[in-house]
Amino acid sequence: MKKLALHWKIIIGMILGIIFGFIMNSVGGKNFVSDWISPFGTIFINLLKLIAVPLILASLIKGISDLKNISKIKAMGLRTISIYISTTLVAIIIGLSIVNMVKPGEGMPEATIEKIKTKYASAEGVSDKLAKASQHKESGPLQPLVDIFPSNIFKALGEAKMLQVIFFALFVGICLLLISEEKARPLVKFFDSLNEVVMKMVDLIMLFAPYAVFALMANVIIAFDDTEILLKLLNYALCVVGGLILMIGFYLILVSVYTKKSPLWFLKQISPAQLLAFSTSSSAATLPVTMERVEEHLGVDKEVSGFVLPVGATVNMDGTSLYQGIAAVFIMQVIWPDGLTFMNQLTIIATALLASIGSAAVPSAGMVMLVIVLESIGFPAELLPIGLALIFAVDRPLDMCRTVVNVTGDATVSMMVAKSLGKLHDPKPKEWDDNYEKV
Ligand code: DAS
Repeated sequence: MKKLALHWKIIIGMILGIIFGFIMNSVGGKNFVSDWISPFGTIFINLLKLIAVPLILASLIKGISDLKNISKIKAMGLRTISIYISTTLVAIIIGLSIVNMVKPGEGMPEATIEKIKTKYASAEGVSDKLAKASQHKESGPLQPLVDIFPSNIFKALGEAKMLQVIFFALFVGICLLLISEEKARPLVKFFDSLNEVVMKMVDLIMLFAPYAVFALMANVIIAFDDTEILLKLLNYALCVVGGLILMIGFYLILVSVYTKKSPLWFLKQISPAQLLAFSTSSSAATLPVTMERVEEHLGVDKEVSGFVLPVGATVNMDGTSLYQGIAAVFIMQVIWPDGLTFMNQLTIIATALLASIGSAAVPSAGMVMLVIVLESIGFPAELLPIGLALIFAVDRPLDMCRTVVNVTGDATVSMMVAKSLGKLHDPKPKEWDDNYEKV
């Protein structure tokens, strides 16, 4: 019997996890899920995070040394950053257009606002996001630039500081090009085999994915405890999801027009990474799988994917910036209509772009940076807890959706950059045989 493709196994795990979560909710089994099921999802995410940093280091150093000349690195960097900024601006404009047309925040009953405020304004999930946002605010305007340069590479590796690891890998890769080939060869070979080993680890970890996704989805479902408020926020949630779907459509147009590849073929190849992004709500945790899919199934050369994807996972979050545009205007529509000026919406475009660059690729990071966006337009500080409370109940499912868009955007840009550099080839994906050998 033909073996089931990986993405179907993951989808089945996802559906069974959702059903199991609702059953456990109805029979009072929340604690059973959190004590005996959720840990398997945590183990899976830990394993993915474990290999993300060595994978970035190995693939980037190997990739840069394969580029053979410095000018190609400059070309790749400029194209990557310019396309990333362009797609993020498109995302924010899509988000603002939808929320201003639909106006999901207008006419929300006072009783609903009061109920949400009472339940979530002082919730831990809101206060810790405000606390994290204030840490960001205290740092100077150039702190994000300073944070790229590590003072201790072992600390950067240990704390998985993506941009610092990327900087270090670029530095080593460029210096490998500047020394004699004979001297560079041992180190290049080392990172080449390290890259092979880590990609094999991705394959083995992915064998566990369907079961892990079952645990992750069951854990998400048991967290839902207020369907009444969820329904009151349905218009807002549908605006975000609608915008994210339009953004996926925009990517498919880019793939079709720029790389001449079939959009459906693209979606099929990238779907395991999208499903994991949905289940984990973390671009960083999904990165190893995104890299494996982009290299082995989309045909992007390692020297491009090794740079574009780690940078993208960290600074290119189109789904997040689209969400921030919608969330900021929605909150103003509900509790600060005086703030709905054209200038403020222009400011939102700029700050949502910067905020998505500054957002970490971890669950709910977008909500933390939303505070920065709101403060940039003079949103009253005393209303911030209520503003975050308004969107808190639906933030997790929306985070899952926007993380899918973040990952899809990174994969799209990596194909475009590879195509522009002549580094996009026909993939020869290998599938597992029964001896766990890729053939
Ligand atoms: N969960 C974030 C990510 O990993 C996105 C977000 O929080 O908006 O991409």
